[in-house]
Amino acid sequence: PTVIGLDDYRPSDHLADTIHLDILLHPTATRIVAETAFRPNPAGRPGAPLVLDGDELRLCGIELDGQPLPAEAFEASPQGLTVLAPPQRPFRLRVVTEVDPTANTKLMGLYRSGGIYCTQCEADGFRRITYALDRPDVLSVYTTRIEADESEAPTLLGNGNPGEAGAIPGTGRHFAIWHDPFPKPGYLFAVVGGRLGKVSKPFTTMSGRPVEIAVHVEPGKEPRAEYALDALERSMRWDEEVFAREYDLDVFNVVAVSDFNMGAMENKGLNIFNDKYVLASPETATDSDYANIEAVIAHEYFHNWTGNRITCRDWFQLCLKEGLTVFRDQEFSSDQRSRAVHRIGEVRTLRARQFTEDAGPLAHPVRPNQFREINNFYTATVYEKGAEIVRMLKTLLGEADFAAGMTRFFETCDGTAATVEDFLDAFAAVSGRDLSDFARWYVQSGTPVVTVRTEYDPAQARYRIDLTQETPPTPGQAEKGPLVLPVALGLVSPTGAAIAADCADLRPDGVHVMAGSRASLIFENVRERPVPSLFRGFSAPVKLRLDLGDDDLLALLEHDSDPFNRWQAAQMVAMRLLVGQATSESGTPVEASLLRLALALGRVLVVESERDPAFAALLLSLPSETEIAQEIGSDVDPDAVHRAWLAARGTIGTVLAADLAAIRAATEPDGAYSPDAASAGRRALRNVALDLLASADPAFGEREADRQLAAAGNMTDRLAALAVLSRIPGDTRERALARFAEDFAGEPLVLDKWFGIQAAIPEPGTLDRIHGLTSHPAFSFTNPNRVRALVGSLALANPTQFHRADGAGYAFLADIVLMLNGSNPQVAARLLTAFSTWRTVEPGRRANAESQLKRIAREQNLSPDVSDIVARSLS
Ligand code: B3K
Ligand code: ZN
Repeated sequence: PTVIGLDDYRPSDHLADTIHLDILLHPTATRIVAETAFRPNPAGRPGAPLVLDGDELRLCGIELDGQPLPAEAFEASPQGLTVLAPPQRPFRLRVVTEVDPTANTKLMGLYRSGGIYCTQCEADGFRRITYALDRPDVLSVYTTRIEADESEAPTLLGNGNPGEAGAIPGTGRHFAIWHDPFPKPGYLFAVVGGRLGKVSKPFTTMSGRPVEIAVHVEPGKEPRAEYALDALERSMRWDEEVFAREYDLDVFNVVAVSDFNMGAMENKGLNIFNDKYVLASPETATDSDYANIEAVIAHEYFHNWTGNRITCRDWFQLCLKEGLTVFRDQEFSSDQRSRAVHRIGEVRTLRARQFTEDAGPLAHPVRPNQFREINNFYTATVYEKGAEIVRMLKTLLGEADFAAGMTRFFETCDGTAATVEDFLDAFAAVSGRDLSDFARWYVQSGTPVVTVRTEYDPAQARYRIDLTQETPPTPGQAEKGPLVLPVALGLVSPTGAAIAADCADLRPDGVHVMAGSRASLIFENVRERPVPSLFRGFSAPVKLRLDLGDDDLLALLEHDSDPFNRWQAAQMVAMRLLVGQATSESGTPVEASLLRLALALGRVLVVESERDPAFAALLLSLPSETEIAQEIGSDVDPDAVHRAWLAARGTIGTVLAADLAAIRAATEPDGAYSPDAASAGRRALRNVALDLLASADPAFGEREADRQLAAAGNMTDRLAALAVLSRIPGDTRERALARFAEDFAGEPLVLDKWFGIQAAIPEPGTLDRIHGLTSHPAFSFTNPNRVRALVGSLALANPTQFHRADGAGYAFLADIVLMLNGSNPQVAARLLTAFSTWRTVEPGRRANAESQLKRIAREQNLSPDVSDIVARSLS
């Protein structure tokens, strides 16, 4: 595949002002008549040919201004159409194409999912429907007529507002016309046709405009769409209250489909969702499913302004819509739930996914400067690190200037295809600040490491913190410069009291802005040796190297006023001893340290398990095996990491057994299930307690989990119990697994959880079990959710079995990647990224992983998606 560079950008030679589509739905031969009003772009090259994108298209007819276009006037292939000498004035081109939605296994363009016609056009799927200027900076007003058999597709949905609709007498067919007045790029185009049930309600916008909001699902599943509808209503209200953004059409439709490559898609007025992020009932969805639904519904809705009204000039600006929209959905969820708990969750995800990406061969800047396949750049770096940059901007500027900058961005860029520079310019303009140094966050890849040295001088009552930052080299970027880091900090007395921070370089809100490679902060009038609490609330996405001992960290756990750093302190103590244990260079007395940690957690739990159970649950969750491996960084032995992790959990469970039992007794479910954050927090704590108790005493854990499984009135408690049982080999486990499959035989989304739990069992028999499950009647390689549940869980949630010493885990994943390479390259490429840590494992495993990557690389007919990932992974 060819490399596309950010610097290669030039405006389109032509513009497309309006597009009229007539889509005649048919299972295997859908016809699309597209009539586009083109004109030369004043900013383009005069006299240039009209070059339209296509992908696997069949051209059936072409007319220019009502006249058939002679064969010598154009060139066409499935991959494109060029009008060689188009008129130097506005003209209309009518193109007829035919596609087969049933055969479309890539799930890009127009396809069928469970009998429902649907589309996915981002990043470049519109060209799989008709020939088009398929680039985000060509904005058109769309009118779409959809026609279908009324019996097959009673519901017909498009972008924008509904217009004329009705039956076509004597044909059994009907039609609906949709008009979207907002100019948009092709990637936001969508149609849906099918037999769907819906839930809906009226919504009145802040200026008093009535809107009908609706969620469409498989008939019969309507009750399971109520929570998504409620989340949508709350999202719409929140965006009015917090960002003064109002919805702009008469209807807003969400449609759930079961075959979808990612989470959801923000098509204008017609969001299409993976049903996993819509359908919920207490019996089938867990607390985290409910939270994810709320977040994804909000995310896609928020795109209506950040993404749709203001879109991206080119795909290099992807973070402009994605990072910003993730920031907005995180703020929304934090307002709906517990902010501190949500922040910890965000950081755990960032560390597990984005830090891993930054540390490996796929590292790239938040705004990449080149790509071969854009679909491989919908990454944790663009999304989650992109959101962190927006959050830092807010911290740097403060609430007021940040809000003013957002308003200015909305006002100046509305209706345009914008760039990261346009975004930063808005904030520079309202604050009068120069943000050019800050902009380095967008172009420099890698995770900065901040090293801290502290010194206390009791005689002078002076305390000093020295900070240095350094970013390790990443592919294609050997040299790194310093980043602007907002360091939110405070001083804490080891005995609990806060110490006033008397420091000239600290803003009144406790933030030091570090702009260079090093900084020294001097604090005066410090009467006792303090403990520093740094990067409060994770104020910058950095790795922190701190010269604090366990006692100081445990003092932070007990006394810091910042909840994030209380959690972080416990994680650091745990991480230190887990790494020590896993690399068995235990200069540190691991057992003693573990004991101190467990006792400190026990003390803190007394208050926290009452005050904020969700926070207490997080305190009890050790760093994951993935995080431990990342911290070790080289020559990792996943088995040793796993043993260390198991042992630490066992010890904590043993030391805290009485407290954990008390927690379980105090959090017995009472009454009906409610997905609210407080109730979910109690369940989370109760289930973490079960997990730790089972780690300490598997026989007890088996009995208790089995009891919980039998009594559970909701999926959260049921699944937590099943997960605990899944790690205790024996008949009880096998019976529980079999029973679960029977109970939920008709529930694909629940069976995904069942596939996932089994694929994550850290035992040598798991690979065989997974092989067996690939022939389970509920499993299918054509459904991305099924594949991710079974194969993705092995690759991402089962380090010991994916990284098996004999290489069988790697070989299995490589087989699947090669199998899906042709049918669904996006899913194949995404699975393949699991290899990205291959250089950090010990030499034997490393050699096995390399040989599988090379085997993939040797294959003929690799998709651009897979070929790009494998090439970068090996480079
Ligand atoms: N914008 C879509 C992602 C499209 C992915 C294309 N491969 C969902 C989202 O971020 O909201
Ligand atoms: Zn998004």
